[in-house]
Order: sequence, then structure tokens, then C-alpha cells
Amino acid sequence: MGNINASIDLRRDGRIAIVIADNPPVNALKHEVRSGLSQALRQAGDDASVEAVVIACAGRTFFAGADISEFGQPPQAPSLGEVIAQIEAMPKPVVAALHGTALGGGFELALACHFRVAASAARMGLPEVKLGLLPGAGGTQRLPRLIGPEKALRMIVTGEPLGAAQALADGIVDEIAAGDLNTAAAAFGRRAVAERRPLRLIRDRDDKLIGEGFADAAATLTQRLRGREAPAACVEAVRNAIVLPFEEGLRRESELFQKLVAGDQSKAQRHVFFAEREAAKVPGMPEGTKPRPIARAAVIGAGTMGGGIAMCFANAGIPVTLIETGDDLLHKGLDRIVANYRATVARGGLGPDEMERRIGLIAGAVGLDAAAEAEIVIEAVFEDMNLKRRVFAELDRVAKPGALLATNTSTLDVDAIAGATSRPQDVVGTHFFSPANVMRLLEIVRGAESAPDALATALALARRLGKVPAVVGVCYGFVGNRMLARRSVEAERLLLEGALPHEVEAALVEFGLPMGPFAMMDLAGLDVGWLIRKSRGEHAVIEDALCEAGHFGQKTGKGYFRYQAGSRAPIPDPEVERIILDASAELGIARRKIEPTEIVERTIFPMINEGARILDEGIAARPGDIDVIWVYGYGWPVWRGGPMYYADRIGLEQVRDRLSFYAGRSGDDSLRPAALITRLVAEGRGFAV
Ligand code: T1G
Repeated sequence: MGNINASIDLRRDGRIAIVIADNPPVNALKHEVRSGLSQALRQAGDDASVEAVVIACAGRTFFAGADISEFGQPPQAPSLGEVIAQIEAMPKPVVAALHGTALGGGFELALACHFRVAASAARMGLPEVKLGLLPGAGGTQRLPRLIGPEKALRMIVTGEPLGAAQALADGIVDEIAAGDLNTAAAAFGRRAVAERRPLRLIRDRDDKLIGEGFADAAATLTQRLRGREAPAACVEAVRNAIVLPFEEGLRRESELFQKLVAGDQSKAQRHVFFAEREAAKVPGMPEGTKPRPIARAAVIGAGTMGGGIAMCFANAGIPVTLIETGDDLLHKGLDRIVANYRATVARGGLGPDEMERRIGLIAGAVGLDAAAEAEIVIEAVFEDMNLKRRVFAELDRVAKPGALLATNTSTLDVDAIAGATSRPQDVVGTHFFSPANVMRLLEIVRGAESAPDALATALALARRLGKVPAVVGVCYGFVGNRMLARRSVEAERLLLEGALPHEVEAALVEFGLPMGPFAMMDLAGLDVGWLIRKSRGEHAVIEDALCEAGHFGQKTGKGYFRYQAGSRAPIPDPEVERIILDASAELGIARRKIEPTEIVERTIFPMINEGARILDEGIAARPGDIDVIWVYGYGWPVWRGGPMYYADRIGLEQVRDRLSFYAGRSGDDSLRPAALITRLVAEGRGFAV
């Protein structure tokens, strides 16, 4: 409880006024915080005994930005812009004391202060673009004036924060606090007064506003951000800083911001922001459930997935043992890891010393006994139930009591795997996505007997590995792959009825996916699915024919597309088109022109339909969990919010009616609208509303 209002306290350190905000958990700049700040600044400004002011925050971080949950609500004064104008009008030095993550509006507020003192571990940045926005409180006009347009644009378009040391080097902060932050900030204020340092505002600087190289930097930074509105708006706003007077640039920034905040893309990205945080909360998890400690890990299987998972542990500083059945396979796996790290270093994504440190955390071993010391063991062997059960039966013998036993299966029954042990309460699924050291999603599978603290341990581990967790129940393919299977069936049908692989790809890439079903299967390898179909007695007319013709995908240089050596660019293949036309003819199907709209509907609506079944069965707890799985695991465009959010946006009635139409035309009952969709439409509701 502050003395200005519930969130703001005004204290004194001699002749220094210290304004302290306290709005846990991240000091979001909600209305109460802004009005309390405004009052405190007025008070400190009017008090002749105050010679300088420090703005600081209690808790784990300086202001982490505007309160995202206030967006779309009626604006309440003072706005952040008004508080910032008040700071700039202060007749005495204002020093921002930065700790934790000074982000968005919080960092913009700091840029309006005369000086910035940071804790050594502080990070600062403008991540608004990740919410489909741009910095709306002057960041696009002040930051370029401080560090130059190119550097500013990089921070704004990537949304990535800077560490305190780099911020000092770039002249963003004036000092790194040696001891207590607020004390250092107050001392800095005192020195500024004593040395009569000019109260120079960033808004008045233009010596760094050089436009040379800006256009190239903008093109490079935005080339991979196809379909998104916010990056282009960021470029326009920063360009304005170069060509327009400050106030005009500020006015334009605000116009661009208002347009984006009211737009569909930002609403979708804000949905994903909150859904991602909700997904980490497991309904029914007993209050106070503590995760088990993990100091050491083991990974069984040094294949592509096993190697990537081992890198996740090393990247997080956790020692890991990679275990194989023989030296050859082990060294092949370790060599692949070293090659991956070397490639990252070559791209400038990692320093050579840091690479050596991480490689040093990965040990290799032959035989499961090497897993005896680990607090977590992740099995990543070939996708075969008997093999996995054998591994778990052996792990049950060697792993220490209380170790978390996890399987990286992407489809199989986790309860059946757990059943091979005497400790099913310690078994969960941890489904990583390829490449495991890159993809951010971790689908955590809750077995029928998984203990709450086993789940809590997997969730806490996901955070340590920098993954976005989503907890799902046991069923074939869990959430993501189960929905994907529906898309694959329709994708094959589209080819039989008249579409060609490049047309399906084009429609889904235009929709915003990084690639369509066929390029994705070529990347994963068609032989994997072929073997699984054979083991389940299932058939895919065209894909089976391609496999029989040796078209296994990128690994054989040909799949649904052809690939030139060293390139992943899919090239239409006349041989594939011949196989497709022959298959249609054999089935007596009269081919027809299929429009992109139909391609999108027929590949996405069946997934939404399956998502509804998954929700109804309780395999996923919330529609937002499904959205998070698709955004972080399958490249669903974040600015479309996820398949379930998308369904609500276009209207469930539309989805229901199109599904009914396609079910009727194809005779495939699995396309009939799921019971949940029918129910929600009848109640005039959507998945989330
Ligand atoms: N507004 C509202 N709630 C927020 C919030 C925010 N800015 N940031 C976090 N929360 C909630 C979050 O939902 C969760 O709630 C809890 O705080 C802990 O968050 C004008 C327009 C700061 C790095 O984009 O990146 O300023 O689930 O689990 O992992 O230009 O939160 O507990 O109920 O994420 O330690 C710009 C967003 C806003 C930063 C901390 N700022 N936040 O990570 O905790 S736009 C951002 C983060 C803006 C101006 C513009 C992270 C974090 P709950 P958490 P964390």
C-alpha cells in the first residue's frame, strides 16, 4: 500500500524524491499506476526541497509495459503519453532505476527521463511487435534519436530486449548500479544536480538521425514477417523519426498504434499472449504442488530428436547424458550435435566459448545404466510401442527413486508405456517438436497415473528449457498430431479431386502457414508415415504410391516435390503429377479446378472439428491450449490466434455449415460437425465466448 495510492509510494532519500510503483506481478502500467505516478510527479515537482526524482519499481521488475488487459477498454486519463509529458516537463533531474525487464511502455517511460541507471541483470526492450503493435508512447521517436534509426529499428521489429551491459555501451543507460539500485539512482540524481548536468531530453536530440542504410535494414528485418501488419508499421514510424519533426512523428506513431490495437491481428496475438500463460496452469493441480529438483538429465536415443533434446538441456545449463545402444550410433549423434552448434556459431548465433561450454555439458554413454544418476530421463527411441515398453521396463530397474521418466512419443499411448514400469506415477509424456532445440512447444502428456508433482516437474522444466508448455491427455497423436491427421486425409483427397501439390501449398502459405502439408511431410520424411500406416493396416493412395516410387521427401531429394542438392525449396515434379492423375483415373474421379478458399476450408475446418472433439473429451483443458500448441508447434500464424480462435473469428456457424456440406458431398461422416460445435452454435456461442 503506497502513500499516493494502492500502487504508488513517494519516499525521500534526503533531497531526492523516490517514486516507487508496486503492482505485482510485473508492474504493468495500469490506470491506477499511471494516475499515482502523475500525482507523485506533481508533488515532487512542486516541492522545493526536492532536487531530483527517482522513478523505481518494487518486486521483480521495472514496468513491463502498458497493461495489455486494458487494451480495447475505454481509455482512462492520464494516458501513458500524458505521464511521459509530465516527466519531460519536470524542472529537476528525473532518473529511472531499471531492474528486471523494463519493456514496452515501461522502457518508453524510462526514455522520457533525463537519466537511466540499471541493475546489472536488467533487460530492456520494446516487444510490442510481438503483440501485433508498435511502441505507442514515443518509443519509435525517442529510441532512434538515442541510438540511431537502424539499431532502434532492429530492437523494435525483433522485439528482443537488450542486456544492461549492451544498453550502457549503446548509451541507453547512463550507469550500471554497483550496489543497491535505488541508492545508486538517488546518488546519480544528486551528482547530476551537483554537477549542474543539463536536463537534456532525448526528444531534442537529432545528431543520430541518419537515414543511410535504413531502407536496407528495414528490408532485411521484415523479409521473414510476411502477412503481419505490425512490422511494416514499425518501419514507417521509425522512418518518420528521420524525416518528420518530433511532435509530428509522435502524432503519426499514435495513429498507427490506434489502428493496430483495434485490428484483428493484434487481438489475435494478445489472445495468444494470455493463452500461453493460461496453458501453463493445470486445472485440478493441488495448490502448492512442488516440482521435483532436476540437477542432471539423461536422454535415451541419439537420433535427430534425442540429440536436439540433449541440446535443450545443455542450452539451459543442465548436464545431460546421451545414451545409445552402441558406439557408432552414439558418436553419430554426438557429431550431429557438434555440427549443429558449429552452424549456430557460424551464423553468429552463439560464441565459440559458449559452444564449448554447452558441448561440455553433454556426455555420451552406451547402456541404460548410465541413466542411474539422472533426476529426469527422456526416452527418444524409434516410434514403436514394444521397443518403448522394453526401454521403460529397463529404466524402471536402473533409474533412481523419484526420477521423472518421460517419453518423447509423438503418438503412442503413454499409459501403456507407463504400464511397463512399477512407478507409473513418475511417467509423463514430453513431446518435443523437430528440431527440438529450436521449436518452442513442449506438449506435456498427463498419464492416467501421472502424479501432480511429476506434472509440475515437467512444467517447471519446460520453463527452464525456454519452452512453452501445454498439458494434454492421452489419446492417439495427442492434440497437434491428432488434428494434423485430419488435415492429411483431406489434403490427399484434394489431390485426387483436382488440386496439385503446389496449389495446396500456395493456398496455405498465403493463409500464413510457413509451409503446407506436402512440404511438411517432405521435411519429416514420407517413409515414417508409410511404416506407421502399414503397421496399422491403413492406406493413403497417393502417398503410398510415392513411397513405392522412392519418394521419401527431402532425404531422397524427392517427395511430393523435388529438391535440388543443398536446397529446401520445393519444386513441382511432373512425375508426382503423373502419379496423382493416374490415381484419380484409377478411382474414376473426374478432376476439377479447386479454388484456394476451398483448399483452406478443407484443410483447416476438419482440424477445428477434431479440436472440438478433443475439448469435449477433455484431452485439452481450454481452446487456448490448442491455439498455443498450433502456434508454437506447427507454425500456425500467431496473427491468426490459433485454429480455435480463428474458428470463433470467422463464426462457428460458418464452420459447421461448411463441414456439413463437405461431409455430405464426400460421404465421410468424420467430417460431420462435432457435437460441441453443434451445441455451441445452438447456444450462439463460440469456443472461447
Ligand atoms: N499487461 C498485463 N498483464 C501482464 C503483462 C502486461 N504487460 N505482462 C505480464 N502480465 C501478466 C501475465 O499475464 C501473467 O499473469 C503475469 O503477469 C506474469 O507474467 C504503450 C502498447 C514481463 C517478461 O509485451 O513479456 O507497453 O498468468 O508469466 O515469465 O508502447 O510477462 O499470472 O495471471 O509472463 O516472468 C509491452 C509482456 C506491452 C511484456 C515476465 N510489454 N510481458 O515474464 O511472467 S504493450 C510486453 C512479458 C505496451 C506501449 C505498449 C512477460 C515478462 P498470470 P509471465 P514471466
